[in-house]
Amino acid sequence: MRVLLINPRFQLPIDTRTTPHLGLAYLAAVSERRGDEVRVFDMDVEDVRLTDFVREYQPDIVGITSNTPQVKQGWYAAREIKSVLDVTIVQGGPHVSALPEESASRPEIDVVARGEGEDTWIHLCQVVERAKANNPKFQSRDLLDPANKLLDDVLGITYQSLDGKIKHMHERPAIADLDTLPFPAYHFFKMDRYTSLQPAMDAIERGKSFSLMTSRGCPYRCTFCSQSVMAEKWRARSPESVVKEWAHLVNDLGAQEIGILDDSANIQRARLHELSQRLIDAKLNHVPWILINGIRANLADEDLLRLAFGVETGDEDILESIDKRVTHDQIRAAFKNAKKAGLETVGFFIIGLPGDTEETMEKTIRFACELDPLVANFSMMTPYPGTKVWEQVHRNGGRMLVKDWQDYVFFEGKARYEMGETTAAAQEKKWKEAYRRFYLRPHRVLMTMTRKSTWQHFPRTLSMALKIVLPKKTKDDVKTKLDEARAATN
Ligand code: B12
Ligand code: SF4
Repeated sequence: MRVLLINPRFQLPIDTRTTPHLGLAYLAAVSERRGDEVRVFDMDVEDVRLTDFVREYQPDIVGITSNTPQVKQGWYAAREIKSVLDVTIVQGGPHVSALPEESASRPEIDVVARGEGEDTWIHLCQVVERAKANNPKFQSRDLLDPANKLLDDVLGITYQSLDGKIKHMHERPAIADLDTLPFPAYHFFKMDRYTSLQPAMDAIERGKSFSLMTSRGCPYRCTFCSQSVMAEKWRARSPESVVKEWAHLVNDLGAQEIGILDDSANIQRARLHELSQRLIDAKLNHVPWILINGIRANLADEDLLRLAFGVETGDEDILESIDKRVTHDQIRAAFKNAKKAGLETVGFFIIGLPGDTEETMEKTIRFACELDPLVANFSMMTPYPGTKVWEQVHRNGGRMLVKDWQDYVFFEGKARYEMGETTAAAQEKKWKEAYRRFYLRPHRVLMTMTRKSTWQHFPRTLSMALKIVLPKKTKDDVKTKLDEARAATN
């Protein structure tokens, strides 16, 4: 079977990292293990037209991934493909897992795969392969014909059958033993076209960074978090398997930086300790690694210290209301421990959580200044479909201010919703204040000016600073200068 996996085009309104899609790398790996011919088409880095590629490759099945801001581009890609080839198109990923009917009822999408995708994808490939073998004139719509019963036992999918009914099949159980999965197949990606995970790596010529997941799932259910894909049950890979993949990334693929993408990496501290020790024993600890999503502050002890913590809010009542199950004192202790161990810290804060008022957002800003991490990241609360906040907004008379899925991004200073006292004006005012007040304190300015990385990545630093500090008109005026600076460094 010829398999095609697509990451639809999507660029954030701010400059960001472009990394190979780990979910697709796993799907590519299980397809390869099945004996399929595989291509990955990442629309963020490709320079050929999708339609030309499809005409030439003639895939038997196409898989498209989609998070919320990408979903429309996913549909667009599917329409383009269908315009040149009749082929089965499956859409998966966080957005369609939260709102499967929306995509399933679109004519360009044949099947929606919900949740963790490897087993469902392989099952669908088997179904299509068998159907094609049995019927040389097979068309993608035959899959959706209730009379053919082709999809009757495929768990974890949603589709619209030809009689117009939406079929929502039962959940597929989470993969019990993650060690059974092959390593992500990066050889299907044009690796030289991606940026590194962290700006710090940009300074290294041909710097190579890779992502890795040591566990899947998260037993917590923070109200703002979109947990539509991975099961609540937390499952960990064995340290042996992780170290083996780590060694492969470092020794075979030349990784110079590894980003751990686990939602809850430090659920079992003993396991992380063991993993760290094994990395040292295997002489793999010279490659810097980061926990992209941070760790839970209530699970950070003094020996086990990383970089980033999800703090979210400076108001105790709101902290409780978001089900984070962590206290301010635990957060303070985590930062203190991390600093004591000489680690650089990152704090994630959310502006505009339900119930936030100017007063509580002020507390968040003050708490950020008190903790004083090296990097403070303030994001605008964006209620994603499938989250509890999304339900609250829709049930409690809130109002979404973004109408287009493409605008569901949270690094811009525009409020995404308002509800009660959490007005758009208050959120936007406090978001702007947060960055200014955090970064423009005299000791921070001095620190920024004396850090080597500030000057190594000057255009990027400047671009970020402009977004934070200056009004739009001024930003437009300096944009040209910024582009010149960027061109000069390339
Ligand atoms: C790393 C990461 C990033 C990276 C890289 C994104 C990327 N290309 O993967 C960066 C930093 C760029 C990023 C940015 C954003 N991210 Co992000 N990110 C993640 C993170 C932490 C890990 C993603 C990952 O690799 N997961 C592991 C793999 C194995 O899972 P997966 O990709 O979901 O794929 C599995 C299934 O979804 C499914 N599947 C996926 N696609 C398909 C397709 C088919 C055909 C099938 C059958 C199955 C299938 O099978 C896969 C294997 O099991 C997730 C959280 C998480 N736990 O997933 C958030 C997450 C995906 N991000 C999220 C968000 C909101 C964003 C931003 C919009 C944030 C913003 N700045 O505004 C941007 C969007 C940027 C963009 N260009 O699209 C949300 C998405 C919510 C939603 N409803 O869409 C998540 C779920 C975080 C959360 N818990 O809320 N992100
Ligand atoms: S924010 Fe982190 S801890 Fe909370 S539910 Fe999401 S992944 Fe789990």
